[in-house]
Amino acid sequence: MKIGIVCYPTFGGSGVLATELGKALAQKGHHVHFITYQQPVRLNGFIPNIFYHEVQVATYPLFDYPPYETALSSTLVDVIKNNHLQLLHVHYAIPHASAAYMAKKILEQEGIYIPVITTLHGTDITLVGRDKTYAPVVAFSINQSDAITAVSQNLRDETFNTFKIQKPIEVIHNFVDVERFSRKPIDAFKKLIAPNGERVLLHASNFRKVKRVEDVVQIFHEVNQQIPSKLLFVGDGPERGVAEELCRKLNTCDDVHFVGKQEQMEDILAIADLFLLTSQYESFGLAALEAMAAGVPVVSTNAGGLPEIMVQGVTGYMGNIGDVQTMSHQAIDILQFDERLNEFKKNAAQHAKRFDIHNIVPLYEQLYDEVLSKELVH
Ligand code: GMT
Repeated sequence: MKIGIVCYPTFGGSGVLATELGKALAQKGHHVHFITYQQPVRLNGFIPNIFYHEVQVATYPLFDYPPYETALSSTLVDVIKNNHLQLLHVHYAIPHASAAYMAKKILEQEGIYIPVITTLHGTDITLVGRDKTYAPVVAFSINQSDAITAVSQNLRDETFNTFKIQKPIEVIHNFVDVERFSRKPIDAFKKLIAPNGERVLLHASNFRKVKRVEDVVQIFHEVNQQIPSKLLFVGDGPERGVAEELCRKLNTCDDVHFVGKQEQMEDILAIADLFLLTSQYESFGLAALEAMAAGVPVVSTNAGGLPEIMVQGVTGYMGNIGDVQTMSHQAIDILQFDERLNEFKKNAAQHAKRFDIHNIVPLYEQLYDEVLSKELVH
């Protein structure tokens, strides 16, 4: 199959998921064309069957806001036509679903049919998508898609509650390559972070408000008072300053490392004992799943789709949003004794297998086949 994938090329979960999907499809022999404004971060090295097309956004003195969506639609028309793509899979509704719709309509006039699949990832529905500056276009373009998927049951329900959607939404959960994340810790790295055998806690995100990173610092502070620990913050974003400020206030800076955006999550997760995810909302929580695949238990909130991947008291624990006391006790419970920690680690790794790449990617292929066979009927 010749498939076009549109996504955000950054470290965000939707771009990571889309890139991993494209790589997995290419490995299975499909030709995958990524169309985006920058090389996706997880698309490193030469990979057979993968093609990358950069969207060039021409600037002009008149443009205070260069029209990326128009440039994307035009690039899509060009790439679909010249590479004979059979379907387009767009990740994150804004502005990808509406750009895809525009390209589809342009090509229709030339007698070319290109079905569009839209995968909803979270904030495109629950946060920015419902803002009235975007909502009508988001709802319209989702409804115009030939198939719609959501990354969790919770996001599917949120979408139906938020917009008038007239089509079915199929739930296809996020996935992880369990084998890739099953790494042995690099001893020298572990020693560098935790020289005296401290427990290593980890948080990775884009540091947006929705992640409540100050709760991560609070929980770490509570844990560190009882169990000698270190905290690694991976990623960067607008709330990083808030987290740093709180570390200073709590006098815990020496035990907290902000390591910035990192590509080798497998190696970092391999030295971690606990992953913290304190979000106000997570449609799924891919970062938590990657942690579990690496054998790292998770303490998270019970927001959004997190209860769909976590098993309370088995893979970790969930607490209510903002309840740092409960989540601190949960973290201490996991970390206190080696034997208990190892049990949680084993359970997390075991449970992540349900979401293994080999179980989930065929669901997308099946959907592609269904969409293409509908085209033949018409
Ligand atoms: O919130 C992020 O980390 C980024 C965001 C994105 O759109 O790139 O992630 C969303 O999509 C991921 C992949 O489907 C989900 O696993 C995340 O839970 C979701 N984030 C939110 O819903 C806040």
